[in-house]
Amino acid sequence: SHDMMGIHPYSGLEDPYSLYPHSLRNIDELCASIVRSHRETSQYRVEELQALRWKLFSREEIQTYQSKSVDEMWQHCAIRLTDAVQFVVEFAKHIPGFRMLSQNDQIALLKTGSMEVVLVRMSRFFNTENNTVFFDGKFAGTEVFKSLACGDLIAAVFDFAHGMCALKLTEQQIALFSALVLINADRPCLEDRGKVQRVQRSVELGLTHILHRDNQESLMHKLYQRMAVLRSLCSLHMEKLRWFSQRYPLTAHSLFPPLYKELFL
Ligand code: CLR
Repeated sequence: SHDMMGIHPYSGLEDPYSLYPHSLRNIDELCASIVRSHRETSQYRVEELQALRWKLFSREEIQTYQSKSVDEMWQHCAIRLTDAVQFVVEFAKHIPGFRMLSQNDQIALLKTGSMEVVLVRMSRFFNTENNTVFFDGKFAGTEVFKSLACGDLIAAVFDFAHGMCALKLTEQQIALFSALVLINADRPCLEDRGKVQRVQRSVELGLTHILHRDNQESLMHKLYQRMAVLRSLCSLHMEKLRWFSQRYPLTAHSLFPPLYKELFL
């Protein structure tokens, strides 16, 4: 390996796009491309979502969701989640360094990280005034998800969104934080942990740089705390998914979107 041959690991030799930033200019460029990628894959702009806040589901519409069967509602949500995950995959592809990782490591990072990024992104789609999330074209409270029969997961996810909103992150901070959630060298099943670690360090540097510039260095600690909560939420999601696919194997195996199955099942 390069390290053993005495070549400095940050020399960026393997990477024509300067994967390991050492100058301020490189860090600025890294941040700019992560922010651009976030903007281009975030589906709705914050102002658009702000303008849609008055759109709430009516009592009748909520009734319709609540009278769906467990497997019907799971399938519906799995499709919505998979749409969101697809945008996260697009986002990942444009994080400098991600595409330089092996196919195996890219998939390993997405398997554990894509759901977490969806939950980070959920805070943009969340209205803390009435605890609702933009889902299926309108804002929905927890009661809309009743027929999933996993109230504890839904409550925890809404709680997390509420806590994220309280941090009042800018779009740039959300972008860098999302990238850091995804590029994590501690994930299981990585082939080249060292390479992931170097990309992770560059993203960390980017986030630190942005927080410093915004005079909000104290956020870093809070963001690391949020990452721990994210991990527990995602294992709860996996637990619920295993429960569901045992009870409704047919729906899980033939009606869930292929990407959802590939990443989570
Ligand atoms: C997250 C941000 C994305 C857009 C988006 C799409 C689907 C939404 C998701 C957001 C938030 C979480 C969500 C999901 C659909 C179902 C899911 C509301 C807004 C809830 C929490 C139910 C999860 C059920 C699983 C256990 C199947 O850019």
